[in-house]
Amino acid sequence: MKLISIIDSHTGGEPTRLVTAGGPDLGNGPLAERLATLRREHDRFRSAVVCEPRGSDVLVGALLCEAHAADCVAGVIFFNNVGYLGMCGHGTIGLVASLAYMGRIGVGRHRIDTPVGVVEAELHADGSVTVDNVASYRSQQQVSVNVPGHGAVVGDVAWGGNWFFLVAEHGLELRVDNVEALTAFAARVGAALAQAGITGADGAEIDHIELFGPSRSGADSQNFVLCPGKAYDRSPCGTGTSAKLACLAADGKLAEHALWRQESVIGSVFSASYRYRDGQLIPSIRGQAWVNAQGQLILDTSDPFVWGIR
Ligand code: PYC
Repeated sequence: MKLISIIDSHTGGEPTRLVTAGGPDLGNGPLAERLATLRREHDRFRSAVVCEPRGSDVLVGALLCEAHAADCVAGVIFFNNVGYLGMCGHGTIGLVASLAYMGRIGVGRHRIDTPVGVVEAELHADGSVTVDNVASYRSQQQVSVNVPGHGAVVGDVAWGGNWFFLVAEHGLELRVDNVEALTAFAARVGAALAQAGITGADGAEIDHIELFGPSRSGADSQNFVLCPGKAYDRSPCGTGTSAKLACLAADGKLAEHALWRQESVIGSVFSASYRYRDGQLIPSIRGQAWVNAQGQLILDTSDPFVWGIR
């Protein structure tokens, strides 16, 4: 019998399960090395924490680690129902809210170590959190891919801590009662990109598909983001909003420091802007998370689904 301590939160509706104790020993090297060890030697820990029957496809896991990079308050490795995430914006906001709930941090700026680099977050007095994400950029503009049953779909390829294909023209309504059609379409786009060999830098798989439409609530835009594992992001997606900022900046449609309000398909909103640092575009994403559960997972090895339904 093994116990894993967790704190659950949601950020704009998107859940994060933070593992605070009971995770595997990954050593104390750089976070990217520890992620490789987790993936190679302890992948069933990931599925035990986030997959059914304890979790669900929509749950994002976050393993709290000692930082390796200097001056960081914590390290974190994000994962989901099918694998691992380089960075996760909503998850970082959830992490900061959970660290505050644990009494480990207060209002102010904090550095957090991740497998794709150090990010900075500010916990504001009103409980909201701003994440200064990793440097983001557009790698390809207006790429056309043939989606069977639909025809040509045109989008940009951009990095915001994960790889995104951003599509403005798709003919679908971004409404929560339309998520089945949106999911099916986005999954077909993802498969078509893989089939056509369209990738991010260094052949990286584009594993997030982001569809845009007009906001009905006065935000600048509404999005629908399909994550790897086929769950859609209930939040406006921190890394997806970062990828969007990179495209807006590249198109000259959003000035440095100007505000961009990105609404999710369920109506939650992130406020975002960017600045240049050493010639690189650094997005800032502000949102709020609420801690909504604390407890322990029980791993009983007599349970045939102790490691989750994989
Ligand atoms: O907020 O960056 C994000 C994110 C990625 C996947 C789910 N949420």
